[in-house]
Amino acid sequence: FADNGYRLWLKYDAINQTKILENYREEISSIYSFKSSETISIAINELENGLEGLLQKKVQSDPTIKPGSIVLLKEEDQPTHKITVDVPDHEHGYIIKNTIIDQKPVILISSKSDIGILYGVFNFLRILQQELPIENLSITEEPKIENRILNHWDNLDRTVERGYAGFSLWNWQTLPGHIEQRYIDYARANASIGINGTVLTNVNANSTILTPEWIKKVKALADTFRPYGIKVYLPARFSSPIELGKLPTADPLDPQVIEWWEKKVAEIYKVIPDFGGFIVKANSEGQPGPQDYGRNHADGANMLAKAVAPFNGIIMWRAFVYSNEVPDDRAKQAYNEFKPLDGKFDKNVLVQVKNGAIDFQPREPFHPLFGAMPNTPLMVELQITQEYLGMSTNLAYLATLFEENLKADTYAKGKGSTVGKITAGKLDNHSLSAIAGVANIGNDINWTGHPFAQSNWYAFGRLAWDYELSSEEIADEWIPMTFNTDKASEDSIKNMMMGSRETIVNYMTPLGLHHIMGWSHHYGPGPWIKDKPRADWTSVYYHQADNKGIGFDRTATGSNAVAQYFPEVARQFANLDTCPEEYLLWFHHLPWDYKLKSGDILWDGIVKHYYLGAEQVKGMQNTWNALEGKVDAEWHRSVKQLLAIQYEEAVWWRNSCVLYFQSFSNRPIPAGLPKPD
Ligand code: GCW
Repeated sequence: FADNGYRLWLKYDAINQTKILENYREEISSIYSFKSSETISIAINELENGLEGLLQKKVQSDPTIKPGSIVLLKEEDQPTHKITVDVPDHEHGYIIKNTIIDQKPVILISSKSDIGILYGVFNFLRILQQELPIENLSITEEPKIENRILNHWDNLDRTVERGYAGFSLWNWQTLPGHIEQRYIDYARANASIGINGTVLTNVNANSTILTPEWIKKVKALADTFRPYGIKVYLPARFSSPIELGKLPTADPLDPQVIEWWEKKVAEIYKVIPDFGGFIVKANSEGQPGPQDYGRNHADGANMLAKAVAPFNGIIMWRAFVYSNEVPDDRAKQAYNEFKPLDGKFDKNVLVQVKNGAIDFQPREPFHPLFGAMPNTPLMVELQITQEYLGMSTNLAYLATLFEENLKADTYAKGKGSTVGKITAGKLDNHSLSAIAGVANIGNDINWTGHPFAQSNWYAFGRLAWDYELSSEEIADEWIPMTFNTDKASEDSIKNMMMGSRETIVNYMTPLGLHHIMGWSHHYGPGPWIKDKPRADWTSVYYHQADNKGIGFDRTATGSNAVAQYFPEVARQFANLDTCPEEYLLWFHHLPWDYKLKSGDILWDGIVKHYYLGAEQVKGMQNTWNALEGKVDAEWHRSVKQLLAIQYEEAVWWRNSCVLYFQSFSNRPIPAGLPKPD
């Protein structure tokens, strides 16, 4: 039946390879668990539902172990059953293994914790969904990053900042009394990919969320998510002591302010004992912050950190700061403000840094703060919602973008000092680690607007669990979980996904161009944007096109932002021979006739990228058309329509940018390409 995408990657449609189906039916007989708890019941339920769908037979809980039982075993119960297996030290790690218990061959899922077992169950079901063999399972898994957190930019009126999938899931009006099934399904989907935290509301915060009435609503959600291993976090609006506490100041060093926060925090923990902590956007884009009182980010963060520390809470202090009053290149500002504070933050503070120094562009070099603050746990913030990548009409598989960032090498401690490793705390030995993804979830039936955007929620979770996974491996999981189809069709879906982000780069911002989207909403092209309240809210600031050339000079002859990177990287980006062409105009202002590696002059190269991007969308349309009848009809219809819109948008981007930049380059469209109209 058409579920319109509601079931996400947890569809559990029948296994379609007969041999494999028969084999699974033979190998799997029942479910056995030693102990019960709310989380274990959820795990059993998931297995029962999943297996019924996949195997088309009922596989139920059984009070005895049988050949073919799936055995859920907490490590502490192993001795009772004279069985010893090595489970990972990590509380939420698990193993999945074929073994013998009471002379019976079983599939064992074991962990130190109930949540670990739940994660193991989801992994096991994932194996079946991929139709992989289950005779020689020997899986050991543990998360590489401790706190794997979705950031919802959901407002209290249910609008979602940069959300393109309907309104917020949180129905504040009916909370706390009414728990929508959707909250449970949300928790379940997150648990299936190991997400263990959620910031419920927008970082552009409204302090109302911290009032007693609203804390009750938050508690209801926290109680719902808890058995799925998900903690709730909230944004803290820095000026809350003024707005809610009626204090004259929010100065973080003021004793009354300190006391106000301590009381507020105690009030929250009283009702939500495992509350995760706060995220703070301070002194950025007009938000209040410690600098309003002549204090710095560390003063602000530490004041809150001290309030939550007795309850094991954490503070995620965002480094997304920039100001028009600072006449310097916006790309440099976060580094300049934060690097000097390295070592000044309390132990339970993380600095949350966007993947790049500007703002979630289709492509950006990694943020120079990574590696630059070894004494502070840094966490990367990725954007799952497609603010700058075509919102919900463009098909963009973002795992390739996330992978590019997590694998980017900062050279902070020599080769291999990747952003992923820094985020995991493994480069500088921080036990506190976290990663954030700005959610793309709303109350659309299919959760994410564009059906393919589900893959980005999935990919974020998987990479948060294991930042070393490749985008291709993740596609190999997600596709068979989502589509019930044959191998050849899976391959063409994969091809389409793997190239999709580069396609968008080609028709939006090729060769290192950036932030030339429509003003404020960021939808569609707007390279001509100028005369706005802030220079860094215009596009001309970023592309710097004139009659001679184009690009932002961030080398020593320009803003010298490149010097914020470690020398190996700085040299690579600064030198035209070694700067990857993807970042060319990010770091260099070059003449229109500059020679690219292809032999083309820069102008021709830019134009060809724009044309290529639009052609590639056509290619995606062809691939998708050929899949008719091979994938769910409703998905097919919907994606087909969206691809048609995407093609129009790609042409819109291409024509607008080519014609606009041509007014500077004064050069013809390269031979062989049609004229933009
Ligand atoms: O990218 C910008 C967005 C804002 C957002 C801000 C931020 C939540 O356009 O909508 O505000 O970043 O990350 O704080």
